[in-house]
This record gives sequence, structure tokens and C-alpha cells, in this order.
Amino acid sequence: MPQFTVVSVHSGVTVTTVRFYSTTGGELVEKRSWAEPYKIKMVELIKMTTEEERKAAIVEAGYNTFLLKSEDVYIDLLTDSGVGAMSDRQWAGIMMGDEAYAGSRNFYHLQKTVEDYYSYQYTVPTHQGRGAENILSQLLIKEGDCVPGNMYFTTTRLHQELAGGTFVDVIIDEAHDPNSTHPFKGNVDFGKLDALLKDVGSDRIPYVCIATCVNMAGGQPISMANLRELRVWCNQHGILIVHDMTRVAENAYFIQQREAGYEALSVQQIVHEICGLTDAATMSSKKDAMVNIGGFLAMNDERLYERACELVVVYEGLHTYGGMAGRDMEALAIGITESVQDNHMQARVGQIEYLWEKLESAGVPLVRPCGGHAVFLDARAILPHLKQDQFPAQALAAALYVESGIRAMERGAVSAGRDSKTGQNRLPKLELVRLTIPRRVYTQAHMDVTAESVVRVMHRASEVRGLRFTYEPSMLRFFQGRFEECDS
Ligand code: PM9
Repeated sequence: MPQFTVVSVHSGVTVTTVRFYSTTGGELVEKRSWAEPYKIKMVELIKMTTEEERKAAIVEAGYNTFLLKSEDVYIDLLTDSGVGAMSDRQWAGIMMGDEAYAGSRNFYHLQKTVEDYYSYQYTVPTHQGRGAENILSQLLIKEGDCVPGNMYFTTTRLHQELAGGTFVDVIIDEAHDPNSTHPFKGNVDFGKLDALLKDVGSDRIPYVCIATCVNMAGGQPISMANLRELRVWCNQHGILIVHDMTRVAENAYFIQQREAGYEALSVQQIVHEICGLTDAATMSSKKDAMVNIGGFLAMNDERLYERACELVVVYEGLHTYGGMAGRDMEALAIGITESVQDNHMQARVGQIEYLWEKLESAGVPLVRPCGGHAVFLDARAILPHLKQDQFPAQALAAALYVESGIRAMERGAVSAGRDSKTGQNRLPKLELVRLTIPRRVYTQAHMDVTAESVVRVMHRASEVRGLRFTYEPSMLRFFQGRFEECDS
């Protein structure tokens, strides 16, 4: 898109703006430069390895980026989970830890923060998100139940299955199409939901599982209008809504940016409204809330809370710490307040948009539109010579590492695993490599290097060979599976 830069002075401050004509209406659009709302107080050194060293490292890791040693990684875009930079306030909170076995003041601070910001009355801390998923699934799912959701997530679906349930995908079709530019690809398709209801009846649907900013769809948001409609549908049929609120603040930001009527509301207000439309929530605090470890289960129903308290002592710890240290609960409470600030979210998603736009303008096939926590490469389009059972996304992530030392993650057939009933490989429509951006960690220069590295791999795409398993774990195989290159 042709664009030009204008430098002007406003109230004594020099402002650089980029102007371009929109492709839709032809009107002049002005894009102001922005900067991160923080400054850097401490740095961690990273090192670059040689291509020879990286080739040896990826073979040693069985072509699985989860099995690389982090010291062999240059820019780590494996995940945004537990890898964000905490603020000085959060670190100060760590020093305020009350490590009492029972009734830590940090727990009460966390509980009050969850209620104030997310509206849920009761909080049960857990060591991380999957701890909350385990308890919730055991509490609500019985053998033979169906759990509809706006696309699966690996650990969430596994806990549903372990509790005797079957996950049913009710997300709109656009979510499975990397090229669809639907602004709310996280939306629920009520046709699919009605069909499931007709098929199994409401007694066999304990809840609808709604993720905000759907991870496996490319970090794509659900709209408030769709969520409101779901609330009405669930009320009509006596079905609960359970919210996977791992990336709720990013979803709220997209609602503010894309949904009519929300442009004047703050991210904080929108987050509160989203949560208020749901009955209970599981949270991996390692993402939005920028702590290295932690999660919780939250709800409004007192009886459900009592039952959760009974289970949390079995799997996690007493209900006032649930697997977390007091200091970590304090850092989490502070992280929640920081995560919903508009300027934080503009910079957070702004950095992902920066990388997305660079790759898009270089012609790299991507999931559209830009998501909230990562840029997703369309591995099938980049490596058209590989069949899906040769795991193109796994192979592309390995090739990117060898090229540049950048660590990404496969989100395709390997992650999808095998069908729990038939044992057959699931072959999802989305075969993606996720370049996940940790919060407040990397600079735009790291994004520039990342974009250049992806383009270089794309130019050598025909050399990338498919992979086959040499070791396949029976569950969540993407974490620890090992591979070798196929002969052709
Ligand atoms: N997500 C991620 O990198 C961490 C490891 S799984 C590859 O995206 C959602 C939407 C998540 C999530 C973790 C969990 C589980 C639940 N829901 O990792 O147990 O993205 O804290 O949370 C990861 P925990």
C-alpha cells in the first residue's frame, strides 16, 4: 500500500505519522507512531548460535522445538505462556508474599481483584490453567456428555475427554479458513449449537466452553453481540457458559477496535462486561496477567465453589493457595490490573500487528486478520509439496529454527493428536506455525529479524522435508513427540 510519512509538531512535541489511502474507500487514513508504555530496567542476554550448531540441536531435539534447550534459542516465540516480563510493581509484590499455609493475605487480594476486574465472586487458585480445567471438568462433566466450544484447545479438550465428555466444535466456519478476514472468527455458530441440542438434548450438554481470543484459530476474538446471543440461548436451555479467559483482555481490545458501540469503552470495562455474561471461568494467568506461573477457577455459584474447594485440596493445595505461593498470587493480582490498561493493550497487540504487517506485505501466507497473541503462518500454503501427514507445520517450525535460531510452535496435525475413539490422526484444516509474542519482552528490532528470517525460509521452502514420528506420546503428543525427516 503506498504510504507517506509526515512530521509535524503538536504542543512542542514532534509527531511522525504515516498516511495512506485506504484500499476500500480511497479516503486518507492517518496512522500515528506509538511506543511501548514502559522503559527497560533490566535485560537478559541472549546469544546467537551457528547454523551448524542449530542443525545438531534440532536433530538432538527430534525436530520438536519444545525439546530444544532454551540457551540454544535466539528469539523465543514458542509461547506467550509464563514468559512475559513482570513490572517493577509485580516484583515488589513478590516481596510482599505472605507464605502462610492458610488464609494468606495475598489470596484475599487476588480474590478481590478477580471480583473487581472480572466480576466472578469466588476464586479457587490453581498452579496453572490446566489445573483449573481438571477440576472444572470433573465437577461438571459426566460420562457421555458433549461439550460444545468455539474450537478446541489441547489441554482443555483432553480434560473434557478424561472426564468422560466429547468436545464438539461449534465455531463459525470462517475460523477454519486462514484467508477469511471475518473480524470475529471466535464467534459461535448457532446452527451448529442447535443441531447438537437437537441431537443429544440439553441434559447431555453441561456447559458451552467459550474461549476469548481463540488460540487455535489464530488468536481470533468473539464479539460481544455473539456472546450476548449465546447468553440468551443458554438461559433458554438451562446450560452454563464456562469462559476460558486466558486471553480475555486481548479479546476486549479487539471488541473496542472492531465492534460498533464499544469504541468509547475502556478495555477494563469491556473485560468486565464479557466476564459478566458467563457463569464460571478457567484462567491460565501466565498469559494476559503476565505472571510466570499460576491460574485459577472462578465462578458465581456458591455450591459449585464449595465443590471446587473439595477437589482443589486433592489436586492442587488448600483453597486459599491452590498450588500457588503467596508471592505469586500477589504478582498475579497486580498483573491483572496492568493487563487491562488501554495503553498496555495497544502496545501489546500493536507489536503483533507490526510483525503481521511486515510478513503480509512480504507475501507470506498468514492467518487473517491479525490475532491477539501471535502471528500464525499457513504452513500448508508455504510448503505445498508436503502432505498433511508429513506434518508441514512441524517441519516449518524446525526449518525456521535452523535458519535463524527463532523458536516457534506447531499448531496443526501434531497438536490435534488422534481421535480418542477411533485412534485416527485428526487432520485439522488449519496447519499453522505460531510465532507467539511474549508480553513486554522483545523490541520491534526482534520483530524485524523475525520477519526477515521467515521470508528467508519461505524462499527455501522447496528444500524443507516432511517428518514422521519416531516417538509418539499417547496424550498431548506435541509436547514430547520426536521426529525424523522423511526420505522424500
Ligand atoms: N496455552 C500456549 O502456549 C501453553 C502450553 S499449551 C501449548 O498457548 C488456553 C486457551 C491456553 C492454555 C495454554 C491453557 C492451559 C488453557 N487455555 O498452560 O496450563 O492457551 O497454564 O493453560 C499455552 P496452562
